[in-house]
Amino acid sequence: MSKSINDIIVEYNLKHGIAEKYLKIANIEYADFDSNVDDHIISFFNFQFLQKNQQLIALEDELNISLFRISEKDTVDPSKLSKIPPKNYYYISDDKKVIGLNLSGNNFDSIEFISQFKELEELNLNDNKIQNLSPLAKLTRLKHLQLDNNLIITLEYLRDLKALEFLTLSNNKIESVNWLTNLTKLVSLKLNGNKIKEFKQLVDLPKLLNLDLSSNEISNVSYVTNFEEIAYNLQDNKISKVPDSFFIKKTFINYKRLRHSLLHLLYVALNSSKLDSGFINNVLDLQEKTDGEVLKNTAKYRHAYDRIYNTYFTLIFNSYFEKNPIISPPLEIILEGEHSVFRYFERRDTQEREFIYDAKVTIVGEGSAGKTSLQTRLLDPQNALPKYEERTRGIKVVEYNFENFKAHIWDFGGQDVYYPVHRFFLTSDSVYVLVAATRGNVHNFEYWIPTIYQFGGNSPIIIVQNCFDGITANWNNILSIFYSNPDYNILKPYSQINLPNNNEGLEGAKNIIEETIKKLPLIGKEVVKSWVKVRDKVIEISETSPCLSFDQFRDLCREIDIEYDTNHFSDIKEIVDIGKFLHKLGIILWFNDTPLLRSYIVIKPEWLMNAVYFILDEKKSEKGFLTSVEFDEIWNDKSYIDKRDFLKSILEQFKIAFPKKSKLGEYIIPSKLKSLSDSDQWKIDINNKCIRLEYEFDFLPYGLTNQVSSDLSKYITSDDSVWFNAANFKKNDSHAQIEENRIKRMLLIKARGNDARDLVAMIMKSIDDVIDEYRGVNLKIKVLCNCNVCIGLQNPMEFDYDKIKEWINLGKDEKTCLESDEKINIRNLIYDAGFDYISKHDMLKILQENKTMKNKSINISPIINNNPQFSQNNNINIQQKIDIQYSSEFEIIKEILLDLKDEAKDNKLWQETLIECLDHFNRIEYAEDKPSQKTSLSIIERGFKKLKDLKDIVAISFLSVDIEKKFPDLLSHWEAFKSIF
Ligand SMILES: Nc1nc2c(ncn2[C@@H]2O[C@H](COP(=O)(O)OP(=O)(O)OP(=O)(O)O)[C@@H](O)[C@H]2O)c(=O)[nH]1
Ligand SMILES: [Mg+2]
Repeated sequence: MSKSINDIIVEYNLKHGIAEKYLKIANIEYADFDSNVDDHIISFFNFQFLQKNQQLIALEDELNISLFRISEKDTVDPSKLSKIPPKNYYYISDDKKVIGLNLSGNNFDSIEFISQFKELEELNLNDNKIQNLSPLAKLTRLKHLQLDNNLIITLEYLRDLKALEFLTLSNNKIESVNWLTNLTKLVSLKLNGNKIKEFKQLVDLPKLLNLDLSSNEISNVSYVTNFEEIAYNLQDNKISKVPDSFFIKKTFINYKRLRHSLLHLLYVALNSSKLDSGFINNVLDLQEKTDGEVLKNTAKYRHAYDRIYNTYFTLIFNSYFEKNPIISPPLEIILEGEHSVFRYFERRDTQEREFIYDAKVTIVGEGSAGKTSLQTRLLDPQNALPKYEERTRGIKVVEYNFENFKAHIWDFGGQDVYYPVHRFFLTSDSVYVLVAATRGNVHNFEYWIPTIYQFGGNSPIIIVQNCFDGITANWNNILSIFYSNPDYNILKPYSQINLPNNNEGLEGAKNIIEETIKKLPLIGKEVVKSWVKVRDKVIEISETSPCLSFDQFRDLCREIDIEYDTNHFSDIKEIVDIGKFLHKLGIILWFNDTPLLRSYIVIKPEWLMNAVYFILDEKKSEKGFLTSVEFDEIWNDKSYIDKRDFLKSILEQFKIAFPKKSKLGEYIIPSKLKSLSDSDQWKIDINNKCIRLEYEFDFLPYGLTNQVSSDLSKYITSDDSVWFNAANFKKNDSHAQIEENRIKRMLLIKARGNDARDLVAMIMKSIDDVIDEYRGVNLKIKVLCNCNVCIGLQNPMEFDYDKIKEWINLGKDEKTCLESDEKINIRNLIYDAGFDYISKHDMLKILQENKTMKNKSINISPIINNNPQFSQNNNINIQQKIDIQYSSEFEIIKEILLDLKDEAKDNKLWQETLIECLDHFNRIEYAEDKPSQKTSLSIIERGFKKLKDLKDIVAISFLSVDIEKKFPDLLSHWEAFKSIF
């Protein structure tokens, strides 16, 4: 079936950005746009009906290209839709002059031909190989000029193009912007991806609204004072100091205006059930006119408003400065929000400052690799090496001073019983020293390097080969696969040491470690003096009181005020600020985000780590559980006595242990249990049909099953149905077994019973939650066939879950099982296995059912962001700045849902639905770094499905969400979303 051109235009608009009038065509009633219009669309609209003139035909011949033309009566085959926008096209004025040309993507290196088109107002030469711009020098009518992705070095020939309003020069080789100073009509200028160091000359361009300088070599921006007038994009440069002028309110108010729609939505959502639509509209109007004041001044929503505003604050900060080595104000402080920054200014302006030269060095590696030997000789080359029996228990932290730096060396015990806790104590912003011995060649790089990356992020890794008894080994081959992975920040080459042989290699290793410390981002951070005093005090008393209650910590800060006759810590927020800061520096541990743990501050981190370690390497734990008396025996140091409950909460929170069902006060430690025995393993039984799912990992997080067992401990069938690598769960009369296979990096889920599906869904969610804490885990899910033949097979037909989704979207319902030749209903197969996948057809149905529901709309508008955004009437929006991560939008939706939940106190069912809905949205956030993760789309779908039950939600907006990039699949649902309007 052919679509009319109008349909296609509408569709295209919906797909690629929205302009109000186009939406009107589609009869869309509710739309909200700080519009974001693809320039191709505009061109397409203006010029689609025109005929080519001679000059253009000649140009086509000369360049061997074809220019786009379409007439009003044309119908277009939908399958050709992807060809829109056309590659090359033109515009002609009423008097038949060529005023617009798009010649992008032709690999032109010379553009001599262009000088004949003197009337040109718009020209797109993106994606060519142009270096010489001299043919443009006389095209003084040009208003729009695009030259992205070429080889331009100098802008000299643009200097007289004074009519230019929109100029894009992304990804060239430009170093100087001097030539642009005369272009006083410029409204939007893109210079990202060049080699610019300075742009003083541009800040005073009188009409400029958008200036994109991301990915250049800018380090100083102190001369910029008009952040509120121009939407700068300075991401990915070398800026270390954000000028104070950035933080003035006005900068953020612009943003607020743009975001008013979300505030509207919040307001509307909260009031929808009680107010009539006329009233809502009035409120919205008012809201807009007063910059959000209405909402802000409604006491009830004040808190939500503040939270949203703070979210915006960090978002807009990121939209200007993300990916810069910011140290002033400290990034930690900026990300806490506006008030935190102002408190910082206050402190900075009234107090003396000092620099912090604290660094963290983490030594890791297998047991007996020589970690402690290296540590001790770093401190003093004359120190004796540890005796063989002196294995490090838990962790030892020593201070290592050189020049004016103070490094805290964390020497970890390497035995594998300690693996489960690495995820809590390996942190980012540390130097990692990975020691591996040649003896026995037990380096276990496959574990250590990805693990360091997962928790230490981009922290540098120094590999030290301990040449036991002088034996050296060539590890270049083994390491090459890690070297070539850009995620891993491994310094090359690895060092070699042979300490018993006159400290051979020690000096070299020491140098590398010191040089790396000096380059750590936290080094040299400026803080106020009172904070340094708190740090010193904390270190001083940490030996005697390693763990303080929050109140004690507060008193400690206030004592400093008294001692120096100052008043820095009277506000509790100041104390929270410094608590968070010291935690980030690794000087204290404060789990401020977890309500159960918040009331204690551990000022000596190894105190807590050792408490946890002692549990893991204690003989008594080997039976897999500990009694309350045993806990007391292990934690018998006087510093532990009154903190045992807190420590047990930590064990639970960290998913290391969980309380027994049968005995009060006893805890199971799944990582210490035996492996699943053959007799306890569920057998495949043809008479006892079960759901089977298989997770396949590229990297299996250590102790995944143990963590899932702890997480779902209340569903564990009985205290003896949990093992080191497996667990049995029960819900009502349904049962499930999970079993992990380390060697094959797999996890198998089996379930049977009426609620089997729910049970599996719960397990999958828990797995997702655990994995979310690790960086970059890729997995595949296989759904095992449940046909009459396969249910009896150990190795049945396997269906890839992602593939099934693809098939369903193509409208297929069935696939043939290769074992039985039976037709399998793939929808039922995955539904039974606990998935909630909704195909686009189903989605359409759901949404259509809701179409009649009053006041309800879902509006998703993906943005294509590579083009300058100018709309038909040439109003530039600062919208360009808002390449917001969708999580922030969800954050706001969550606010709405949370609020609704509170209001729904009396209606249990509704409240439960809301909680579930919230949960779906909660999980979307985590998927952010992992677009490949299978969950994102299906979670969104589940979220929507739930939303449909919530009659009081009237509008959910994903405006500004770069959905297309984040969720490529979502567009396949476009029809469905569109139809709701
Ligand atoms: N023969 C020989 N022994 C060494 C060498 N380097 C270290 N050792 C000894 O090997 C043993 C283990 O070294 P450690 O430094 O304690 O190892 P570790 O990595 O700290 O071990 P854990 O604390 O158990 O994780 C100690 O007895 C060291 O004295 C070496 O080059 N040759
Ligand atoms: Mg050691």
